[in-house]
Amino acid sequence: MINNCNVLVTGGAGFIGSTLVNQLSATNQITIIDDLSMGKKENIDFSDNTELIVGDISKQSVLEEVFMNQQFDYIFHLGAIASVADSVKNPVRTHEVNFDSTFMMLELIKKYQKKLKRMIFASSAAVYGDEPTLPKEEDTSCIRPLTPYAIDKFSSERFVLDYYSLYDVPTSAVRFFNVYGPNQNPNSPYSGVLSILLNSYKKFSNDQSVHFTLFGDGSQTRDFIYVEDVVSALIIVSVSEESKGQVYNVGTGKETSLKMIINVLDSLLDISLPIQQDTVRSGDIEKSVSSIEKLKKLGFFPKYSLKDGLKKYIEKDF
Ligand code: UD2
Repeated sequence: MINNCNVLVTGGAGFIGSTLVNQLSATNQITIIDDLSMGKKENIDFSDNTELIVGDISKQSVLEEVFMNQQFDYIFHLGAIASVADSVKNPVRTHEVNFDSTFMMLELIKKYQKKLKRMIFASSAAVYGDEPTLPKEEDTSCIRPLTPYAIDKFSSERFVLDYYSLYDVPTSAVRFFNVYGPNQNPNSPYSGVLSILLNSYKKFSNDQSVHFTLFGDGSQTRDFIYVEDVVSALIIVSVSEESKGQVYNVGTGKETSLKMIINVLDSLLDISLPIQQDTVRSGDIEKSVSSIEKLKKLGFFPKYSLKDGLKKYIEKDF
């Protein structure tokens, strides 16, 4: 649905960004800005129409040079410090990367990008915090950001949407729930739980001694969405007219417990993964699930059930 366009993807070497880039690069000109602090060049299927600028999005000079020299049709701003734990350790640096870059970008768009069709900002379900009412709805649920990461995501979101109402800059924001799939880095204890789990299964099947640490009893639930569905949602939001100035949950609307995921993976891989139970991780929320009614009105339906998504993940990454 996006063809023959000039597209900028910040964080385009990361997990979600590279999946988006690799889908769009077949029929579009893509510029990626990524400092490769978390993303990897190997995630990108390079071709003649894909350019990687290795740079820090929190530096005005880096953004300004790109914005002065090119006119974009679409901008996907996915670059961020993605770890909540890192944001708690380094709130000032997180604010530079996760908030200042967004604010600066909006000003640069206002100044230079007169032909822009849409800027999409990647926010997070973290903005809802620990208020227990479910499912989370974009415009009516309580917003309770509890960490520097969540506060920066929410304040960036507000600026992004206000630039549409105040200055007519075409923007939308999306709140990702728990995204999983190939190229998600499993190496931090705070990496997405599915990447850690799959890595444990891999090691176990290679006869390495391994156990998976389950924080709590596995009854905690999340709304797990396969990365290809996330890319579809990003594209649907970016080309819709009614999504201007709006924020959308990006999830499946289905709640799954960790216990259930482990059962499904055990049976798909025919492995009984050794589990070591630990106490509930501090700051963990018990349950999470999105309402995707708003996104469905734009024509989005998740293509992958959890089982299908896990199967595809295993096919590609096991
Ligand atoms: C997600 C986001 C986080 C923030 C938060 C807001 C990811 C990777 N993290 O955290 O950035 O937006 O939502 O609510 O998308 N677990 C284990 N063992 C492990 C790792 C995790 O049992 O080795 C548990 C963990 O305690 C939690 C669940 O798995 O109960 C999911 O953990 P997660 O870090 O993948 O995602 P979440 O929802 O806590």
